[in-house]
Amino acid sequence: MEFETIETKKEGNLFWITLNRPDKLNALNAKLLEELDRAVSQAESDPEIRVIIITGKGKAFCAGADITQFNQLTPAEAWKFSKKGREIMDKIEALSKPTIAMINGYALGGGLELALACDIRIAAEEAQLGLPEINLGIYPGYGGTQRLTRVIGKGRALEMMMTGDRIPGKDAEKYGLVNRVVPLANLEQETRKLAEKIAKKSPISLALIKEVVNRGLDSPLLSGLALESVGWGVVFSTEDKKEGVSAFLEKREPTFKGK
Ligand code: CO8
Repeated sequence: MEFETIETKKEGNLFWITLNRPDKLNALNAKLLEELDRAVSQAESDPEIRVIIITGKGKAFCAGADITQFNQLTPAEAWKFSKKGREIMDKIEALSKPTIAMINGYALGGGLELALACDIRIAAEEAQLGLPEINLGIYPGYGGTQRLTRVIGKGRALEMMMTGDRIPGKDAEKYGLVNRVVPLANLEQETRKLAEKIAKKSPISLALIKEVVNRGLDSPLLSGLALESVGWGVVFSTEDKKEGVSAFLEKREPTFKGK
């Protein structure tokens, strides 16, 4: 078996990664992080894959880092584990392909941080989201202090981090933490519909949108705008641009090839 703690499935242009430690609510241990790292590299390098979806098996998306190992870790090991996890979240955010977190249940601590590293989050109404690290006498270590704050703003992010409270899917939608919530029964169908829609777009445009938005958020406005212009020069020279414009003029659907 290629993976033990995750499952992967290629479905047309979509790549599904399912965290697969349901009896431990898909808690992130070193093995799972290593396998997740390998799976996203595989998806990134496969030209047929256009969209990556990450979800969890059972009643959780992911309940965070595996707490059972915390008291055994030496400070050096803890640093390494934290660094490894953070690097994987950074890698997921930096993928050239769009990523969707399909939040089927608990998304807590490192689990919410994983969802925050994805481009789009769709959650089940029944899901519960939170950063409960404060209750363990620690604080978020896989990017949550930065990414949650950027997504929902400082006040709400600080409240979530300081109380450790879990919020239901509906509130997460209200906060803008997830793009939308749907009943659990419709979650997979809605996610697939969105993923298939995005998968039909030009992969070059999608990659540039990600790059410009992500880099732009870290830059002063004028630098972000300059980056947009530079990327626009690139996108304007692609075959996909010719195809998109021709399809419009010829009143047909475009077929984008990523060239
Ligand atoms: N780690 C390890 N095991 C877990 C975790 C976890 N994060 N969460 C749940 N489990 C296990 C439980 O121990 C239990 O195992 P067992 O059956 O062997 O006792 C099994 O999963 C089922 O869990 P529960 O029985 O607790 O299920 P409930 O439905 O009663 O409760 C909750 C669900 C509310 C989600 C509860 O399990 C819970 O509070 N879990 C912990 C959530 C949490 O605190 N997450 C944050 C972890 S810290 C973190 O993510 C930091 C990221 C940065 C790390 C840096 C590393 C150095």
